[in-house]
Parts: sequence; structure tokens; C-alpha cells
Amino acid sequence: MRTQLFEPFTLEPIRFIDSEGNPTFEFSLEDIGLTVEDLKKIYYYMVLVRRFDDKGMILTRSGKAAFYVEAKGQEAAQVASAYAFEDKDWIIPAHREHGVYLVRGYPLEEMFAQLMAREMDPNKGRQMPAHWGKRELKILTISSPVGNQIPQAAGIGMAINYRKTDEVVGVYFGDGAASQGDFHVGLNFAVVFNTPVVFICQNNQWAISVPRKRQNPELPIAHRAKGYGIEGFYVDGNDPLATYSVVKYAVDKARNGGGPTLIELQTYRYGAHSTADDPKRYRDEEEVEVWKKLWDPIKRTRMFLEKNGWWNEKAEELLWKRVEDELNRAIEIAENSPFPGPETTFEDVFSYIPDFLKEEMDELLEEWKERERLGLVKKHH
Ligand SMILES: Cc1ncc(C[n+]2csc(CCOP(=O)(O)OP(=O)(O)O)c2C)c(N)n1
Ligand SMILES: [Mg+2]
Repeated sequence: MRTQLFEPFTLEPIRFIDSEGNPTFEFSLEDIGLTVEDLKKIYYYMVLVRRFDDKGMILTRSGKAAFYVEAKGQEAAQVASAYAFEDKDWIIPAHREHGVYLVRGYPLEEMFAQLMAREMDPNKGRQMPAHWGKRELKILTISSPVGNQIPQAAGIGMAINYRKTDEVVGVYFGDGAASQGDFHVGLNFAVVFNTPVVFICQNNQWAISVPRKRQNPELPIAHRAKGYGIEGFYVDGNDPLATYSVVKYAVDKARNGGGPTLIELQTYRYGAHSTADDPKRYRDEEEVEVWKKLWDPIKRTRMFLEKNGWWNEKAEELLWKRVEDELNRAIEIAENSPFPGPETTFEDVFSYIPDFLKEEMDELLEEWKERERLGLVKKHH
């Protein structure tokens, strides 16, 4: 891999592909450590996330899921950053990172089962919809308080140091979370204990209705790394090659004992904050259109692939069809998964169910049977 493709603390975002899909300087994929197949895979996941969002919205609007959070517009930031980690690494998400889960191989049917609170969900429907997590993939379950995952990442990094393993932690958060005290607490601990943590801020320009300029001074968030004595990189997060390169550099550095890095991925949230939000009340639609027109991650990646002769109309058509089929099949499987039984409310907190909980559980199950008999609750099997 060629080194020195980018520098820390730039005032303009690090960018490899321009808005027309052309390289901004001379490089080859090999310089970045990727193959054409890798880039096609990254592109596949980006399209998968975009269509996953459409399906998530449809499930919510049709009453099958109670809540949804779109990642639309942030596909490159999520997919290309996740691509830089290894399976043994820890992922600590905020609330909008499903592109990251998909890259790590979170089964699609389990993703949808979570949204619809079905038995197949690894957390058995006990979390808010769109709050995924899967132990086997070393993805922590999302907890809603903004920024609380940042000190947790430092803590996991400290545990890795104690255990002397070569795992790395990737922690994701938004521009809004970067204004929380937890951001500074997490960074400070991570630096003082020289932890293998990569801090990834997806700056999507908005924290619900609060714009970026109301949160931070003019300097990029990445420049705050200076105050902690570590490197900070300001990156075009809608450019998968720039994103992958910088995150891979930080992951390798962390694995080799070089400590934490702060990365700001500049991106944009196309949709509402969540299905409980209406951005028309605070955001100019024209701003959204400019991002879509100039900086759309999917459009730019496709143009780059095509201009290099690695992609064409036919491949594009097949890809969207494949994605559509995979998503529809997964939804069908998830919908066929029953709702979890009421007893699952009591499981997985203690290694066994203590007597006092057992009593409560028996009481609930009795009551449940009666309610089923009266037709007040749906039978779950
Ligand atoms: C401590 C706390 N305060 C407020 C909220 C409500 N809330 C949820 S997400 C959010 C904005 C987060 O913005 P950002 O970190 O930029 O992430 P984004 O939603 O843009 O991805 C807020 C204020 C919360 N969940 N927790
Ligand atoms: Mg934000």
C-alpha cells in the first residue's frame, strides 16, 4: 500500500473521488489496499443499505414496525468504514449504523425480525425498533442516550490492553454526540491509556433539528484531536475510497499499539431524523437536493466504477434486482417468525431465573393464559 495519501488536520475533507466520479489525484486501488472485487462488494452493501431503508420505512408505515431510523445518504461512510475492521474487532454503534452491521454479516432476516420484534431477533424483541445488536458479531446493542457509547469504547479498549489481545474498537457517533461531555471523557481516557480505539464521527450536518453550525466552531470536529495529542482526520464520508483508506490506517495503527485516532466523516442525512420527526419544520429542502445532486455516495461510486470500465448498465440492473430479492426474502422469513413468548421478558438478565422473578413469571403466564382464552392477546405460536 502506498503511504502518505492523506494528511491529518486538513481544512478541506480528504477526498479521492470528486462529485463526477473522477479521481482527485493519481492513485490505483492497489495503493489503497483494495481490489476491484472489494470495491464492487462495498458498492453492493451501499445499495443494500439504501434499499434496506426503503423497506424499513414501508414496514413502519404499514404498521408492522413501530419506529425506524434511516441511514440514507450515509451509505459510504458506514459501509467503507466497517470494511476496514476485522471480525475480531469490536463495533460500538450509535443509532444509525445499519450499514456497519450489514458489512459484518448481520443476517438480513434477523435485522427485520428486530424491527418487527420477532422471536428470531437475537434480543428477542426487547429493544426499541432499529436498536440492533449481536453478541456473536461483537456489535454492542445500541443504547439511546446520545454519546454514552464513547466512554464505553475507551473502557473496552482498556480491557483489550489488560488482556493483551490484538482486537481494535470502532466506535461510531454523530456530530451531535461530539457536543456531549461523554465525547471528551471517552477521548481523554482512550488517549491516557493508549487504547486501540478508532473514534468515527459521522457528521451528517444535523442533530435532529440542530444544525452543525450551532454545535461547533468553524474548525472541523476532527481538529479537536489536537487537544488530546492524537491524529484527527477530516474526510469526505460520501467517498468510499477516502473513508476506507483513513479508517484502515487508523485501525492498523491501533492494532500496532499506536493508540486512538479521531476521524470525522463528512456526510449528510437525507431523510428525517427518525419516523418521529418532520425535517420540513426546520430544514431547507434545497440543501438536501444539493447534497443529493453533488455528493451522493452511490452515484459517485457507480460513476467511478463505470469510468474505470469495471461496471455497466447491465451489472447495475442485476445488482438492484439481487438486492431486492434478498431483502424481500428476508422480510418474508422474519414475518414468519412468531412473536416472542411472554416468558422471554424474564430471561437473559441473570444466568438463572431467581425465585422472586420465577414467581412473577408464573403469575404473568397464568394471567396470559386467561387473556389468550378471552382473546385479549394474540397467541404467540
Ligand atoms: C442524552 C440524550 N439527549 C437527547 C436525546 C435525543 N436525541 C436522540 S438522537 C439525537 C441527536 C443526535 O444527533 P447526532 O449525534 O448528530 O446523530 P444523528 O442522529 O445525526 O445520526 C438526540 C438529541 C437522547 N437520545 N439522549
Ligand atoms: Mg448528526
